[in-house]
Amino acid sequence: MSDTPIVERYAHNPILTRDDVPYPVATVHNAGVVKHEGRYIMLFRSHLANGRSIIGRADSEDGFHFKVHPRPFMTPAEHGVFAEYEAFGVEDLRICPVEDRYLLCYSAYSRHGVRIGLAETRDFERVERIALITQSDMRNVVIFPERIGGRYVRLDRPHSEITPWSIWISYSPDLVHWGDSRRIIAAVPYHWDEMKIGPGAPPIKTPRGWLNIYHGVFNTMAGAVYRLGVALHDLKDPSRVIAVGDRWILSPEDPWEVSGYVPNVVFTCGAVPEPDGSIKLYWGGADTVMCAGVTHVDRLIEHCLAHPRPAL
Ligand code: M1P
Repeated sequence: MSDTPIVERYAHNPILTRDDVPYPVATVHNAGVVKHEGRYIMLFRSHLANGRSIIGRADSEDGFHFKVHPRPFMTPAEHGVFAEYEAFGVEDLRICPVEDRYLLCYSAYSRHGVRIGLAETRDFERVERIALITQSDMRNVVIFPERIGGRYVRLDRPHSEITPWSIWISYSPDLVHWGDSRRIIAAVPYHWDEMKIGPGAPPIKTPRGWLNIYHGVFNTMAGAVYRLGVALHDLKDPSRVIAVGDRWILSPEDPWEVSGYVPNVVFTCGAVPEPDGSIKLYWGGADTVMCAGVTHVDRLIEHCLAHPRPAL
């Protein structure tokens, strides 16, 4: 392996912990991040002391120093169908910039299982819930930033012991009704991601294809290890996987990734592509704190192409 890491960790990780939050929370992790009007906006998950989760907001000028807003950004809905399906908490929100607004995809937990809620915002002040866009059990939905072939496109991951834990693709004419679903990337036996995989950050457009930074899980005698990997999808037909990098790009190493609420976890819900081709990558460490690092579009593409493995 080369000496240069694929992802260079920020020197002052973790960038956000529960001590930075002005209301009582047990954790700060698995945040969606986007650059909006020159500022970085982070929507992070926090466990409350009852074990259920809410979403907070933090803002930053440079993508590394974040200040948390005084009140949570999203808590379980109190009325209507969303209340029924969010009663156990809202988790792992992805911010997907799609055309002229931001689509927020989050896991909605209830006694009925886990579904994906879709909300939208243009300014991160007003948020409107649109629909529950999956039945149970589904997690880890990310929506591509533009319509492809006239339809919205998403990646997701069924969350069931019956289905192999794979990455699927689905299409929609209106963001509410989804179909034409296909399994496109599978976990590979005796690999770092052999137990399950799931979409992480919303896809990043590059001239060579869409970059899909995902998480993969390996089960050990000491429990599961969550790492990050990357795949490259065809620009015009993202169901066609050009290459899946055979090696992980990030593995738990720092003390706050190895030990915490859930040990040995790096889990991403957000990455911000910059104009110079660099990418700020954000991940939850051990389901407890938020961390950041920097990688580059070219480095990720090279990683996929240099040592690919079969997608299925
Ligand atoms: O504890 C590690 C992760 O476990 C789940 O991830 P997945 O959906 O891939 O199984 C989620 O609970 C996630 O939030 C958590 O970080």
